[in-house]
Amino acid sequence: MSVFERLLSIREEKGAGFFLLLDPDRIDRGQLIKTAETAEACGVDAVLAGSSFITGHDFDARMTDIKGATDLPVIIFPGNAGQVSRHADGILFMSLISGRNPTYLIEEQVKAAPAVKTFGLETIPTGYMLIESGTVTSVQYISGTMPIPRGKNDIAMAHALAAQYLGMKMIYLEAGSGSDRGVPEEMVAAVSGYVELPVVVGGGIRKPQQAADRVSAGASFIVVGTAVEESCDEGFLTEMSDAVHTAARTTV
Ligand code: 1GP
Repeated sequence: MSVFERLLSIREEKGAGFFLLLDPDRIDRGQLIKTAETAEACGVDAVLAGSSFITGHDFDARMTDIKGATDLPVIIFPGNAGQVSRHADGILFMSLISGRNPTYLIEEQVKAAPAVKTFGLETIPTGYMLIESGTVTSVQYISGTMPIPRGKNDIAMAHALAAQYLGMKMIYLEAGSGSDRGVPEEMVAAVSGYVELPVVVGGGIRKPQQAADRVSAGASFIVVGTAVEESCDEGFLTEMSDAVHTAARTTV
């Protein structure tokens, strides 16, 4: 079964999935390994690894650490072409479609593609959309792109539909890591109801209820990174995954 098929089966079985984002640049190695080791028992469905801004030079070594610590699917969530590793199970092959910066629309992908092929990594083509969160986030600053305004559901819907017609397999609605506000539930509902693709939602989700609300709005997968890094608490990680799975069971 491919990684993408595993993700779809998680959605089919549980109604929605919970992804833990590990940023190898922001967590020390010991904590990274410990968090990855406990993730599955805490109800995490897959581990994403990467960042819009990485200053360390040991991405490959950290991917080896993560892969060695868990049997969950380990999927690269790359900020640029430097974040490709043979030690992952797959890679979100993303294009920042909400922006108009060719570097993140296609250039980094061109640079990364040969390595992805060499390593035999499964690609999951993903339309990545940055949504205004109220503050300038790292991804906004680094990508030099303007996010979609929070209240403009029609613009978000049109971008997501274009991604579907371009053959992408998932939509990622991103408020930005550590943002003060997550993607509005109204926008999650509007996009999820408009396209046939699974919708991933991340950025600024700090409380289980915030994750649950976005699942109830139609998200297929929830991503949390910062809040888990800050709490370093297995109980909190379990609460987050439970919130996602419970909301999925009770959403009709
Ligand atoms: C960031 O969507 C992810 O790209 C997760 O965001 O770190 O705010 O949880 P947080």
